[in-house]
Amino acid sequence: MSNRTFTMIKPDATQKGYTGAILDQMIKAGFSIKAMKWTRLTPEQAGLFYDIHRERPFYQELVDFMSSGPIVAAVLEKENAVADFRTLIGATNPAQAAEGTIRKLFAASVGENAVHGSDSDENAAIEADFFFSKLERF
Ligand code: 3AN
Repeated sequence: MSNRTFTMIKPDATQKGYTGAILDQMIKAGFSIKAMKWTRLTPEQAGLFYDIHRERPFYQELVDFMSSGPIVAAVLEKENAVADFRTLIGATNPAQAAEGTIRKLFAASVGENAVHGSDSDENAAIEADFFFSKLERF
């Protein structure tokens, strides 16, 4: 799955009306959409998705935030997708994100940082499987 990554547009961004503008940035950067859904995570689902961060001090805050409103989940395709998408979204903390990156443009804080992007091919596959069946990917 090295040409695919997984993303979520997070509740801060969907609730501020940034969904269309963020998708536009992704498409203009050369990513094509292979699967997409608008949904809302329960606290249990958000907790499972971020299970890897269970021991981190911000885990509960992250779970509360990610279940606080709708999200857009998507699988994106492009050569070198995981690394190129991380470059496109910018640093986790928007204050440190490079000019022109999605987090620089749309994120408010390290917790409410507008978008998620997988950090490895392995996690991209796991995260895509969390949201999408094979029948939902084209
Ligand atoms: P990234 O999303 O850039 O891979 P990670 O994996 O370090 O960043 O963190 C996962 C998510 O946890 C981030 N997207 C962010 O929403 C949240 N997070 C990370 N650090 C903090 C923090 N210090 N306080 C609150 N939330 C955080």
